Amino acid sequence: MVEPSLPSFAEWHAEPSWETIDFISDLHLSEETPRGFDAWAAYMGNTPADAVVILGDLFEAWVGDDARHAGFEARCTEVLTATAAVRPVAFMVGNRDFLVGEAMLAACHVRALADPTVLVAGDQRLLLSHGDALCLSDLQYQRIRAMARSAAWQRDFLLQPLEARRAQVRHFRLQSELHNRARSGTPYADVDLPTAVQWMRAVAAPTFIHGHTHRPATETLTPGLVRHVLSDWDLDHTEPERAEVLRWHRGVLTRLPLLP
Ligand SMILES: [Mn+2]
Repeated sequence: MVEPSLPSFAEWHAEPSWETIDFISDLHLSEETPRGFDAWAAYMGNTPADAVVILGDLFEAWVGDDARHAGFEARCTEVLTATAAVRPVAFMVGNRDFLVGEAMLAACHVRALADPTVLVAGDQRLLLSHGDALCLSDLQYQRIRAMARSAAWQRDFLLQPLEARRAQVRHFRLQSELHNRARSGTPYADVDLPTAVQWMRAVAAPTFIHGHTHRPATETLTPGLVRHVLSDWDLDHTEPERAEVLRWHRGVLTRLPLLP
């Protein structure tokens, strides 16, 4: 097997004054998740964190930054803008909302985070990624990802009228649901652990925080290297409801359930 080459790692230095940094991902917000939206809006308004880091798939879908001016996307844009006016907010795209771009983030005063990024907080180095790029065993997904992340595909997609893009995304979603139903019983791909370890060693980060797999866990990969998989949020479709924040406070990471 050919070893995948290492990506380039961005580096981001936390402000020395920050004592608390929150990490969230995989909220999959949409018009169909009113309770999820309300929980997120309340959390964003009330968190005591000095900074909020969103590690992808905040949105179930994002068809282009021009969608931010109306409807559900406008309400989300308001929450991001209001939060970023109080405390720094950083955003890394996921596989659902990878079209969130400079225009959207600049309008909200939210910092764009490259995937992957090393967050330097105090004397710690934390590797941050959404996680989908490391799900190497899902070859079909990796092919689609390579296509959809290409500048040419994105330019062609964004050239279409907004409504045509919405229709196309609905079609994608339906196809992927059918695909998932057909493969029911097959567990979703996990992050490729040897490659994760390789990334962590390459950037001297003993801690890896990612989302995407919807399998929240804290796990020692190899002595001294620990990954924290963020929880997805679901307050609209499943019982029991799920919503959780991973909170870094003065160097210690804790899972914080947001529900009673
Ligand atoms: Mn994802």
